[in-house]
This record gives sequence, structure tokens and C-alpha cells, in this order.
Amino acid sequence: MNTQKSEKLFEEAKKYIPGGVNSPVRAFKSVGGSPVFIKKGYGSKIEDVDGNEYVEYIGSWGPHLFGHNPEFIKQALLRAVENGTSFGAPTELEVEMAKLISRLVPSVEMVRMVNSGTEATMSAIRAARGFTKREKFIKFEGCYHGHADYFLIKAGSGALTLGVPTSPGVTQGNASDTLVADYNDIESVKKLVSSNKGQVAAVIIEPVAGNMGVVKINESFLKELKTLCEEEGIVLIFDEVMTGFRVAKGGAQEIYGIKPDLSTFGKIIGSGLPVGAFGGRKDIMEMVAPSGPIYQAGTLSGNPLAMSAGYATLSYIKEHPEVYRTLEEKSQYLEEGFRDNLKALSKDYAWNRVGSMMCMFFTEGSVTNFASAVKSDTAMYGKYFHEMLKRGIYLAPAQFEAMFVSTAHTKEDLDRTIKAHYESLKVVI
Ligand code: KE4
Repeated sequence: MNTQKSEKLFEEAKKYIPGGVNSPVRAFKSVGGSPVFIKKGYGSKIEDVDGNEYVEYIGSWGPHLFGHNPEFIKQALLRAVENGTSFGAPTELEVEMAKLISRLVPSVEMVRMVNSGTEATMSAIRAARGFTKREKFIKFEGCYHGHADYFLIKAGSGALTLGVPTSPGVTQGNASDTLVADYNDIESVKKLVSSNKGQVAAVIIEPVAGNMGVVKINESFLKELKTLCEEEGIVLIFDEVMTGFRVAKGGAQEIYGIKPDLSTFGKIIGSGLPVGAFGGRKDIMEMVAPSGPIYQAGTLSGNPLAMSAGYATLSYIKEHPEVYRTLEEKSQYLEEGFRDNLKALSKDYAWNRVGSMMCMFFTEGSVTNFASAVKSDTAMYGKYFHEMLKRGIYLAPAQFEAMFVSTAHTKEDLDRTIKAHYESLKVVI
């Protein structure tokens, strides 16, 4: 496979951009080799600058529920750009977008648009702190909520992959209000709450973890967490940046029937444009400026270009909820193929899937939390990644990420992926 242009570009990029990329996980650091530079995407495929085509499962790390550049989103963007890109003033589409999010996710009585998942989660924590007048918050080891200082404590995704789950540059002052519990372990949460009585403003959790690989939440744990937060006056925040509109039209909270106090969104609500959002209980959100004193702002928040892509996406989801049945069928088909391969190779690698987000771990037995996830053989994952890449299948260049199926993946794509999965595993194990 010729990747000369990509390699040349990467050398050039490293002179001007830290690590040659604008987000660490893209750099192939944990799988080795140099990243392929992408020229274009269409449906389930991407093409790199050397003309290599891949069936891909990153979907820009989640936004592309309908694959790359679906016609209806492209047309929405082209119509929007005719009227200008951004005004820094209110527009009708922002009202329609807020109403639509609230309709699809009933726990969201009020919502504020921002420009990334990080902005959404950091603003939600600030709202919870302002509302409760408390300072500490609880996150879970291996969960990733973006790169605000106080989240980069035992964080997942790129932070975990690069071995800096607790990042330099995060001050002790900032870190001291971040309490870390174990995913799916209610006792670890109760211990933190009782030793910080009356000081915990919020618990923030990925209701399906997607940043230590995919880890399913234990439903009884989630119910107990909700009860504990209610009893202690703690704001429960579902970070649905990845799961929102991915695992169901109403996100993970629709699947588990648990209403958080606040939710955060990103990825799919921008469909590839920079969009994030946080929202939930009206009594909390009304404290956000300018209706209340909790300050939050953004030059490009709710800009018409990003809103047009997001609104087109969410409108499609509202009109066609059957897309989730299609995604489930395609994802189940892929899972069955992968499981058949593992059986044929007498390998019991852990495989977790919720809807169209999934992950295979190079560790046998189940993966239910951070401690079991990190048992995965990341070196073997790196070899597997490159074997799949050679066969024209582009996966996340890191073990601790999710694989996404889109409505654009055809049966031919899935069969080709299943075949490549078998051949690649045969080489690496
Ligand atoms: P952004 O600031 O990257 O838009 O969103 C941060 C974020 C917040 N919450 C969850 C649950 C997330 O998954 C993310 C971002 N996800 C990673 C992928 N694991 C983004 C990829 C990257 O960092 O390049």
C-alpha cells in the first residue's frame, strides 16, 4: 500500500503542529507508523491522499451516523452558506434546534449550544457548581469528558492511550476538586460522597463508556447512582457527547429509562460541524447567563452553518426513528461475524457493543471497567490495526476507543470487514 504522500505530509506537519495533528489520537502513536492523510469521505468510505480507499469505522469519532457527506446534510449546508456563516446574533434556527433537542430528549427542558463536547461538559460542571454552591465533582476512571483541566484526571481516550491519564499542566488546585470513582462500582461512589459530605456538586458519567473502549453500564448501578444523587442533592450529569442520538434517538437515557439532571451533547448534533450542547432541568439552566449569574459564552455558539447540519440530522432522526433498527441490524451482523471468527480461532477476546458503538479488546474474559479494559494487549491491537488497514479497513488507531457503524455501511462493507478481521487475527495471534 503506497502511503508516500501521507508520510511526506506528516513530516511537514510535525514542523508546524504539535505531533503533526490537531488532536493526539489521530497521530497513530499508540499503533505505530504514521497516519494516513485523508482527502475525502463518501458514505462508509474515506480516501487518503495516495488514493487508497478504506471502509472506515471512526465516523470522525462519532458524528457521522449517516456516513460521510450524506446528500441531505450537504444540501442543508449549501442552503445555509448562501445566507452567511455566522452573525453573533440570535437566529430562528437556534430556537428550532433547542425545541428539537428537547423533544428528542425529554429530560432537556432547556439547552445552550456550544462548539465542542469539552465546552459542553465544562459548562455543565460549572452550572452544577453554581446551582449547588458546592465545589467538588465525581468522574469515573477511564471516562473522558474532553480536555478541561479538571477532567484530565485518570481520563480515557487519547489521554489514556498516550499514557497521560493525568496530564501535566493541570494544577493541584484544579485537580483537588476532582474525585475519581470506579465505573460500575456504586460503593466507590458512596465512599467519596460520604467522605466529602455536602461538598459534591455533581457526578458526571458516560452512560455507555466509549473512551476506555466500549464498556456497558450496569443498569442497577445506574439506578443506585441516580438515587444517591437525589438523596444527596448532587447534580447527575450524563455525558452523552458520544451516546447522544447514537445509541437511540433519545440517547442512552432513553435506553436505560434514567433521567439525568443535566446532559451534554456533541458529535452527531453537529454532524461533522463543531457543535456541542448542555441542557436539562430548567431550574438549573435558568441560572446560566444571561438569565442567571453562571457565566458561559461563545462567539460561534449556535451559528447558522453548524445549526443547519445539526438540525437536518436531528430532523431526519425524528422523522425516521427506524434508522436505529437499521443500525442495530448492521451492527449485530458485524458482531456475529466477529464472534464467529473468534470462535474459529479459539479466542475469547472481550467484545462490547451498545447499538452501533462497539469494541473488541485484546484481552480474554469480560471488560466491565477501567481495570479490566487496560488488561488489553495494546501492542497486539497495533498490529491488528495495521493488518486491517492493509486490507482497506480503517479502525480507531487506538485500543481505548469505539468503533462506529453508520447507515451507509453496506452488507458488502460488513462482509469485507469480517473477512479482513479473520485474516488479520490469524496473522497477529
Ligand atoms: P470534544 O471536545 O472532543 O468535541 O468532545 C470531548 C468529549 C466529551 N465527552 C465524551 C464522552 C467524548 O467522547 C468526547 C470526545 N471523544 C473523543 C473520542 N474518544 C474525541 C476524539 C479526539 O479527542 O480527537
